[in-house]
Amino acid sequence: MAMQTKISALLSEVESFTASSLHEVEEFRVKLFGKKGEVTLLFDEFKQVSGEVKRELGKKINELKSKAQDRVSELRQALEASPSPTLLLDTSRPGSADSVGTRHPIASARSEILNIFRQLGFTVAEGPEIEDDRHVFGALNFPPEHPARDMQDTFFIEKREGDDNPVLLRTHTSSIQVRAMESQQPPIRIVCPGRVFRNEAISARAHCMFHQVEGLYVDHSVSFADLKQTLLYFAKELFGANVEIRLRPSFFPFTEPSAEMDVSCSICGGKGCNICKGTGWLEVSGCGMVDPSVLDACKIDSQKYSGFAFGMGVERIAMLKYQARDLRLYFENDVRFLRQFTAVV
Ligand code: 2NM
Repeated sequence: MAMQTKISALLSEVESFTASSLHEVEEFRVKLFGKKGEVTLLFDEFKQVSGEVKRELGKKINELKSKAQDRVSELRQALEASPSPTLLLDTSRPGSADSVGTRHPIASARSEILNIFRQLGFTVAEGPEIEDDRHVFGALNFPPEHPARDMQDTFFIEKREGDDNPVLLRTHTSSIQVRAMESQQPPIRIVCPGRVFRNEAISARAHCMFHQVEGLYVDHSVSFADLKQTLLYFAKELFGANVEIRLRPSFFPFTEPSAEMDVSCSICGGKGCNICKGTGWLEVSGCGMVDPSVLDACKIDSQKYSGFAFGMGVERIAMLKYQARDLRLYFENDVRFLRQFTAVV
């Protein structure tokens, strides 16, 4: 091929050349300027040229050389400035796994509790967080001067002079149960989860908001034995078949008799440890027979019907099941805490 033709062919090749990686640019440079490169060979051939064409040809070869060098450095600069598409699309690179969220331990404990009672035929009922005095205290046999109604314990939203039914934040989910008893006749078998609010200083052991699940069963001849058997079933489902329970006498305005349920410590198996403070028992739930005056206040005939009720703190259950003991961890939503619950459903 005549040198002139070779030069023109290479010139158009240089002008149309593009590269998508630095590697391709380098290959192109070697193809032209390497030891056996096409431009290198042209210069060798040029040495044999003589006569009047030499001048003309020399100009053309030099023009090709500088255009090719410009093209190479131009492409190199462009690729160094932006990441190489081949790197972005490197299908052989190991993938980065998507991170999967975890359920909040309070949500897990709540559904564990509710699912056990669902198995026993309880249905889930919810109600408003902003309530009135009648549903939180009045119908539940709290005397007018009961300390729980005090400003120190209850967040009032509106309390006008002489108002006998002020608006407030519920301090327990019993208000849901009052609403259920007002609106339907027995049999009633419900569990009521929800947030409750108490005016307390925040610490490792207390918060002004926490979660409760309360249960209520009202029917003909419901007995304390029914209550005890229901709570025993619940404890075994939640903490394992080997757990034991005990009921200690207690007091609540809305139940008579009232009791506190303890379960044998799942950490030490009842021998005594720092979780159960050496007693071998953990307090889990308050309970009792619904006071007849509560049934009557909700228009349920206490001569015909009886009922049991119980209540527990979801944070407390979560602490015992998942062993994170500072309450504040459950409210701060620090992902370093929450990510540890990948194994909890
Ligand atoms: C508790 C402990 C004992 C309770 C009572 C009632 C109602 F509405 F039937 F009167 N609801 N929940 C109850 C009884 C709650 O929580 C520690």
